[in-house]
Amino acid sequence: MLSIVEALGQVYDAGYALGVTGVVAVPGQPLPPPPPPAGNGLYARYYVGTNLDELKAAGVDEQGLSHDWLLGGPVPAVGTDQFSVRWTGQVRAEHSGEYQFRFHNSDDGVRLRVNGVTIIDDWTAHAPRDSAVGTATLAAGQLYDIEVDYFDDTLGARMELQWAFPPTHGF
Ligand SMILES: [Ca+2]
Repeated sequence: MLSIVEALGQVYDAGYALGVTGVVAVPGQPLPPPPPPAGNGLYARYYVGTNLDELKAAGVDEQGLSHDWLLGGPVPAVGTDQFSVRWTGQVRAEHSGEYQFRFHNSDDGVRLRVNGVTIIDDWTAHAPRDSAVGTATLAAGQLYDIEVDYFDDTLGARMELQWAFPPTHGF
């Protein structure tokens, strides 16, 4: 699989502190404000419902953006169907130029925002399929906000975000 480290350069910054590890239950209250940027991994929020409906758990997800939960789910608190996840953090580009992004074999819905701009929106229930390709022009060394949403309706649950920098590598 591609990873942010491999594709966007050496650094892969999440906007949350190293002190937050693993996934913690959220007992019906707002999440604390994010600590200063440090560490690796995107911050994940896990919801019951297919539209980020009811926050149940949150924490740093060091696995990145490639998951295959098969017929299961990411955390027990959200069950195995009708759940959704939002990952947020920052990435740093290695090169200056146009990066391409796509979701590979996502099941079900996915969408991607980079620097606040939605560049992939495939927010529908569907069998595994590749999304359209979205692009973002990035500058080397700059940090960019990234936000990835996912939901599973029923049955299989998987998502994988891939990126390419065509001058040096494709999908
Ligand atoms: Ca599914």
